[in-house]
Amino acid sequence: MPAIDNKTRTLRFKIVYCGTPLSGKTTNLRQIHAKLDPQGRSDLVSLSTSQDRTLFFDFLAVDSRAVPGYSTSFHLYTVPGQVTYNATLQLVLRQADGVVFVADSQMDRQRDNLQAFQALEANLRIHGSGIERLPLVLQYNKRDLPNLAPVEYMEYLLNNRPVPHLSFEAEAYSGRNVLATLNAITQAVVARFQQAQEQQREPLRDLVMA
Ligand SMILES: Nc1nc2c(ncn2[C@@H]2O[C@H](COP(=O)(O)OP(=O)(O)O)[C@@H](O)[C@H]2O)c(=O)[nH]1
Ligand SMILES: [Mg+2]
Repeated sequence: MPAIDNKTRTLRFKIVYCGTPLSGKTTNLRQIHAKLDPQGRSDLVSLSTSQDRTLFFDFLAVDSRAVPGYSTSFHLYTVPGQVTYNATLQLVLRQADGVVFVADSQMDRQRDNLQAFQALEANLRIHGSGIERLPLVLQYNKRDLPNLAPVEYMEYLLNNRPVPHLSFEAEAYSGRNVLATLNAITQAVVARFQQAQEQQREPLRDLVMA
């Protein structure tokens, strides 16, 4: 559920970028931050732990018609990827409305991708929001490098399920498909919220009884 600010009539959705260390999460956020209109976004904030940083910022959606009467904003987070940092991961994942899993496409990083993905699944289970229910988009990053794992292999490794998640090949360093990934997750998150609203709407009761 997004945070709702009734004073400013704003819905704020939380999106977390996860993945193995050095897969390109921070690069995604920096690219997005640099591309957005400074008027609609906050500063990039960095919280340091002893070994890695949690980064976050939020921004107002360009198209604010997603939910009638409300403007929509998104809070983007990255997390440190180390398995030893599970406590931080859990904290950041709390009340996430959607997740982008950034995978490193280099062949020798596939085991790390899988480990990070399994850690994510385990953490989401703790939150009671199974990975099946939370909107999730996969990004196969660093496609510009040599020694790449084929996309089919990465799909098999990370996205082998009856209804696969959307996935994007990307080069976060140059910006390729960074905004496409972001658009996909923001759309999925808003669609999920709209669905939940529809389900909650009570059917009209008969007003007149014979
Ligand atoms: N060649 C290449 N390098 C990338 C790409 N994306 C990120 N990097 C580099 O990978 C390293 C780790 O990126 P970073 O965003 O800090 O990873 P994080 O640990 O997931 O936050 C940095 O040196 C980035 O410049 C990419 O698409 N291609
Ligand atoms: Mg980082």
